[in-house]
Amino acid sequence: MKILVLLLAGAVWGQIPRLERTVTVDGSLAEWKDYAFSDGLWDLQRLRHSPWYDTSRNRLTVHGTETGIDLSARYFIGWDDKYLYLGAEVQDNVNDVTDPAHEPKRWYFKDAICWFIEAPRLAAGKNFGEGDNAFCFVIDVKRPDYGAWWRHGAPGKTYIEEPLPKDAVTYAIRRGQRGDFVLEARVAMAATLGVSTPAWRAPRIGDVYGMEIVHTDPDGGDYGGHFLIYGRGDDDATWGRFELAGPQGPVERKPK
Ligand SMILES: [Ca+2]
Ligand SMILES: [Ca+2]
Ligand SMILES: [Ca+2]
Repeated sequence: MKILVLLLAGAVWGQIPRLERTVTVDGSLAEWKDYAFSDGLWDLQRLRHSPWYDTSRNRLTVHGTETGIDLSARYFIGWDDKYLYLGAEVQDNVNDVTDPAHEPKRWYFKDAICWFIEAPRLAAGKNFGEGDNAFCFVIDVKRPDYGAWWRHGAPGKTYIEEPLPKDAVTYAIRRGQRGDFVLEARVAMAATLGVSTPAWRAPRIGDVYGMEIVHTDPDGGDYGGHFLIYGRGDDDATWGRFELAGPQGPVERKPK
């Protein structure tokens, strides 16, 4: 398994297109999702056949009689000179943002999506520290102070936990009838990635970032239900390598 992880660590998993469109952060991804990186629908069946699948980490909680899809999602990411654009379209059967032992940093005990980003991606792996960032969004339409969270490292520091600075983030959540929702977010890179490490520079085509997505779905249960995608946890050596690329157009549909 160690060799497999090392091999995976060397490969580029995807190319994140530069967005040349104006994004309005309003809870609809319509204006940019066709121009962003997305590799389709994720659910537990697909995760089960991914190289980073681990039954102790990737699992959902069973709550007796459930109807509907427990969790499936498409994730979208793009970039421009200043921002990372993060989006998700999600089917979830229960919206769950209450946590009996609430602390602001406990996004992982609520419905939340968290993009773990290492920028730049370094050859040497380490546990969560300098250059590592997690941008976490609790799926609470009230958008409390802890609703957009920033776990990050800094030179000589690990696991700094704080809200994303208000002037560095804009996000919107559009809830559906059940637990389903759309999340749309824009995060300023210099105020986040640039604080996490002096090795970060303004983004250019060809830069390589590490990325993992953690999507938590406790649905009223205890800590537990979640997807880990492109990585195996807090060790950034396991995160997928993504290259900042030039713009892409929508998938072409040819006339008959
Ligand atoms: Ca929008
Ligand atoms: Ca669910
Ligand atoms: Ca849920």
